[in-house]
Amino acid sequence: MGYTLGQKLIKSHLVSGDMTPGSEVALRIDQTLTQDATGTMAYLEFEAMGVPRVKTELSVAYIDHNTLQTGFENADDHRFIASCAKKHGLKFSRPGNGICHQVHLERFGVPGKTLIGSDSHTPTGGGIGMLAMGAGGLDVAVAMGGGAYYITMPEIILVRLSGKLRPYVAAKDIILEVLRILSVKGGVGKIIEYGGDGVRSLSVPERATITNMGAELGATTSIFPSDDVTRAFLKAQGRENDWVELQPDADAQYSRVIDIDLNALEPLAAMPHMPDNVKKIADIGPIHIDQVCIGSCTNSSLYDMLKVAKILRGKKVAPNVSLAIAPGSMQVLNMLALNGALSDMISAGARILEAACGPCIGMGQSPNSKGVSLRTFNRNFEGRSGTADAGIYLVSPETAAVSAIAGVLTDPTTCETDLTVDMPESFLINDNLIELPVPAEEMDSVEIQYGPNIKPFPVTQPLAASIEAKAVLKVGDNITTDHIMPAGAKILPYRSNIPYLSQFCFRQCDPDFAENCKKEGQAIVVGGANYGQGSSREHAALVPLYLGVKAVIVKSFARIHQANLVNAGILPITFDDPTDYDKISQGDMLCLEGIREKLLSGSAVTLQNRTTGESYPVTCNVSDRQRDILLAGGLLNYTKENA
Ligand code: MIC
Ligand code: SF4
Repeated sequence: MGYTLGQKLIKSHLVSGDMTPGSEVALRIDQTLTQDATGTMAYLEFEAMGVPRVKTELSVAYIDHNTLQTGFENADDHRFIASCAKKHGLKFSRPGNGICHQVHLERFGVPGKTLIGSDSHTPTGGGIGMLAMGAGGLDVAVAMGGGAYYITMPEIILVRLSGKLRPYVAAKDIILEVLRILSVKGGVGKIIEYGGDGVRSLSVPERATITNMGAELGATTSIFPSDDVTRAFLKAQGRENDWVELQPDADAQYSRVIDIDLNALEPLAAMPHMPDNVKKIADIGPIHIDQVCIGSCTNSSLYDMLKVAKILRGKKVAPNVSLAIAPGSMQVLNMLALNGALSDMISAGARILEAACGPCIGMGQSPNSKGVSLRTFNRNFEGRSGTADAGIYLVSPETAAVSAIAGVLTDPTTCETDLTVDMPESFLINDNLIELPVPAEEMDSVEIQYGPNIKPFPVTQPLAASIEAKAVLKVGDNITTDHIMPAGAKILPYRSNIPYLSQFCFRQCDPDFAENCKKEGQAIVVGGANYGQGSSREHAALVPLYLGVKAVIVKSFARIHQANLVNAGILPITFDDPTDYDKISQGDMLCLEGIREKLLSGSAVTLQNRTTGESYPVTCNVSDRQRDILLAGGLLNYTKENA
């Protein structure tokens, strides 16, 4: 039997394990990336591991999230990361150079290589045939130190594309259609591969939009083949030598095939407050809008921006709309400036932002209260924009630009402007903002520069014999890491200060959560299905760890968050019978009697409810390696013990 693309890349990087879906495999990692909001923690962890130099083929540290610099904290973090990069042999992408995923695709990604990044949208690299995955900072630190990255061997779903998109229907509409079909939990434990004759008609930026937003399916990653289109893109980036062809075997087997006819696709939007709440724009109708934001790692390529500029040329943004545009990289912004497209945007009334994540992570541009904002981003979770009662709709750049002029949500296929955009034969290459590590002989003398806001990693302890604690919080399905550990301009500057961050933990669900945890000393959190979906931020595990959370008991977990809990030494536990969830109330006293011994011996685990007298069968569904990490009290302890 032949292999799919994902299986080929896993096989060529397999360190150990068996490639049967559901078993744990260890992968050799060729490249890593970090961004600043997760990077400070990752480098503190790397420092704690005591490895002098990164051992990957390439590791890049990007600054793209925390660029507002409303106080000294962000700038101190940038300086800290820059010094770590110099000392440990990484490339450093300075603020202003762009969003990590966009820049990595342009300058560093290589088909056929593995990449892990401390950001959930790292699968953007799948657009050029990389096996690219999001991971917690500690997993990235381990990979930088030459360690393997562990995943559960995924099943493979094929999305077979046929035909060609009609004008004004976009790659964003393809991934929104996949989200409509599969939902935000439909990709958990799966790799989504794209194939069929429709692939040929999609440019690299369009493919990258699709693989980027595969994160919203909960997928391990998404991959496109590497073909002539990929080659032309790399050639235009001056990197043709990095190209290799990658195709699945003709007799590859998939666990499911989803067919999408591109000709029949219509413009779509994900309505508030979930990326899978997808409807046709024509069915939603011309709702009033207050804001339009174009950019983010999903839709900030030159290709997207040139289309937007064509739509805006000679027009004016509607009086009721604030239009913000953040190009994805210095390369994109520079090329827009050189060819006049930037001028078309400015003349139409767009507010041009720096090449960074910006409004996508609530760093500015929060909508007005009860505002409706159309965004080309990937997440519309409640409150993520910084305005608790705003309604965010995720749309394509075409829909965003056409609607910004109309002042209401508008189906862009009604537009007549010719939107043909050709990919340039050569991109403007200027790596001025990428700092190289210092020469090897100078590395040891580089001093790491800490600022006063950079606090140490929280202390973890080996797993106790038994756990008895209150269900301090009970939450429902699809809880995101934005619920657990919110981001945004007011909180993000404290990503390297876990004690300070802790007061914001779960604030949206229960403003007293942190206080209650402190009162109790230790705590258990109870949740529904797909708990911890969304970002890769390990802060959603480190902060609960700091607050004394010992176990999280839910119907099911999102992949990266489950791994982050294990790495922090918090027990991830699932109900054997999901209806037992209904029998627990917030405030019940729960007990995992003899849990250490049971994990060691592999015997069945029971959760006792001391308040009601009931007990429920539960499972700590972890690999043997993860069990040992939990026993040791987290991955740092485990790594030190096994060094
Ligand atoms: C996000 O889009 O939620 C983020 C901010 O990029 C996160 C990383 C973080 O929280 O720093 C992600 O997607 O992993
Ligand atoms: Fe940045 Fe938004 Fe992309 Fe996260 S999703 S990396 S915040 S642009």
